Amino acid sequence: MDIEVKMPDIGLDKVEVIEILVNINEKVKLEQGLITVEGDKTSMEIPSPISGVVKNIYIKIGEKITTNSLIMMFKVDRINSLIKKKKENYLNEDIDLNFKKNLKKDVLFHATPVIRRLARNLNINLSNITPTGPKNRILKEDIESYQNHLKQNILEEKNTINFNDYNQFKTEELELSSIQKIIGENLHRNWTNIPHVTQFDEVNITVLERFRQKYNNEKKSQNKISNNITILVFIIKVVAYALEKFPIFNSSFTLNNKKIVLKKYINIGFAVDVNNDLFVPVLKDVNKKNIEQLSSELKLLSEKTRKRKLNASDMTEGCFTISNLGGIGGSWFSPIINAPEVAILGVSKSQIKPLWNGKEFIPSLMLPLSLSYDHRIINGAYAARFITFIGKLLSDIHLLIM
Ligand code: CAO
Repeated sequence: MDIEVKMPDIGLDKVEVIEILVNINEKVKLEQGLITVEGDKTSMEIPSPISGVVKNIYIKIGEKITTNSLIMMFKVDRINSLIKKKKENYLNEDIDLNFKKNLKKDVLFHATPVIRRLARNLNINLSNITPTGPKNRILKEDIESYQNHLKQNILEEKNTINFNDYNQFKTEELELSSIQKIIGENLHRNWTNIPHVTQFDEVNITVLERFRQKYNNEKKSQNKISNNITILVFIIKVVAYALEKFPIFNSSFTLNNKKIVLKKYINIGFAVDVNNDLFVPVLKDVNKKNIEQLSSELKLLSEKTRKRKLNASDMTEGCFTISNLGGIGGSWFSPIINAPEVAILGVSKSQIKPLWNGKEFIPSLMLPLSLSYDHRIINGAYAARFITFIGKLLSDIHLLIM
């Protein structure tokens, strides 16, 4: 049967046809755009009140039309639900389709042809978009924010699905230990409150290592020591010396952060990992002790730590911390300052590397150092001098006695 499609009442006297969106013989779905009309500084897409095939088009682009102007003739096989009710009231086949009564209000949108074309290209239904333009006009930004909203929904959906999958099959929840919780809070506070800078350096410890090996071997052969003196002990001793020469590194902020306190003692903490719990026992008065004393104290404190037998005094009054991961492996890392201290030295595993002496490459044992410091108190040049000084002493340990 043939059905006439007329211009609905859209509340404007006269509008101009600026776009015809369908062709003769085209199959058109219910509410698919038929034409775009413009009037009163806005344009609207006129949707089809019925599904069927376009048999004839009676209007042209540029033509002015009014309510009830005949737009098109449709050929329909069966009356679809939207007009079924209406058909019952009309016995003739020339059905006057007054869209405004039949269509949902939001099918008529205010949007320029450019916006309509954009929406069509993106396969976006304008009825889903909230207009923010003047006179409820849909703007390009509205389409963009709708697209972002869609993307966000898709992402959230994906995350939820993945998380549930993993949760069910691939993960298990573990309680943090009370130490982990405390350490975690401290690390977070220090990381967020202190402006960290990390200075890296690589130090030639070939001579020191030769001396250390020789010393350990001799002592062992005389049965004088049961444990090696490790490279860490030398580093601790050297750092204590450097703290005396660079006193700002041995300071803390006052509580109101307006002054700094220079400490007249040198206590050095060293990080120890015990089954994922991190402890920092403190060696006291390092500058007043020799390498052997420091070595045995370090062993005692390490043992105490591993047995979780440290008391509060073993872990307080530190001035500076050393975190040595070299016994484990890995290369560079950036340590987090242990407030109220103002710096920390990270030590990584030493490695043999070729070092150019001006004539040839010499195999040299290089120790990676990472010095993180509080940039509010320590400037870069001072820090570079500090780490260079440490490097010099570790390269030539004789300087310690000068
Ligand atoms: N490069 C190369 N070798 C290193 C090294 C380095 N940076 N540091 C240590 N070594 C060597 C030692 O000299 C020793 O060699 P010898 O057997 O020839 O003497 C060997 O590695 C084992 O040393 P060690 O680790 O047993 O002893 P240490 O004095 O170096 O360290 C302690 C003691 C308690 C700090 C250490 O055992 C430890 O727990 N390290 C972990 C530190 C840590 O967890 N840090 C975490 C920081 S933040 O999460």
